[in-house]
Amino acid sequence: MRLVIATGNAHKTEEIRIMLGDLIDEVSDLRAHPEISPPEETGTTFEENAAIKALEVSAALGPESMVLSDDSGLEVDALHGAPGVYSARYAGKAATDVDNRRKLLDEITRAGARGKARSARFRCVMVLARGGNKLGVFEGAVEGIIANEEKGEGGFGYDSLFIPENYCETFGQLPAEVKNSLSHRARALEQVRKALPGHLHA
Ligand code: ITT
Repeated sequence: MRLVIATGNAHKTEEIRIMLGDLIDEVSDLRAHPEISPPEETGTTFEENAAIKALEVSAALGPESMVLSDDSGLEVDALHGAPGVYSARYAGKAATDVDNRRKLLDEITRAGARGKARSARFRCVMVLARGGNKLGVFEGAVEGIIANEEKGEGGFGYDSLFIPENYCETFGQLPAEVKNSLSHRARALEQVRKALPGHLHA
């Protein structure tokens, strides 16, 4: 079974490949399909953007390909849910992960949030599609708090700032196996795993 992830983010693809490896023979993404231009994320919710990505890419690839999208981000309570769906472009359209993390720490400091007031969660919405048709929507979230400073080199995006509930270290410090056992993406993928076999044999 082959699955195309409707993403240009290699970190997402790698995590999904590891977590679905036993079920799927081949996981690729838009880097293998340069003929498909990255969908414009015009939605205002994770679900809208996940649907845009899955439907556009699966329509372009045709009915032979099973497609999964991932729209995800970080919601910080002291910032009223920001950066949310704008997580990838928080510090601007061409922002790097470093720029985004710096802006996040600046904004939290400005908001005066300390200790438990730094509560946050990662959210992930995935849409499974084939031939431009939506087959399912799957969600996952993980609660945590924002660290006072960056810690750890692992992962990507905001990982070095996010301490998951019941842990003392950030996703950037924890082994990848720990992140992949409890992350927002892992929890959405648990649902995908349950749904996939039915669609494969449909
Ligand atoms: P695609 O749209 O091509 O999939 P993207 O990186 O632009 O790639 P999103 O629009 O879903 O994806 O934005 C997700 C952003 O949220 C991502 O760039 C990170 O900044 C953050 N994010 C999502 N999941 C994360 C994770 O597991 N660890 C750290 N940061 C994460």
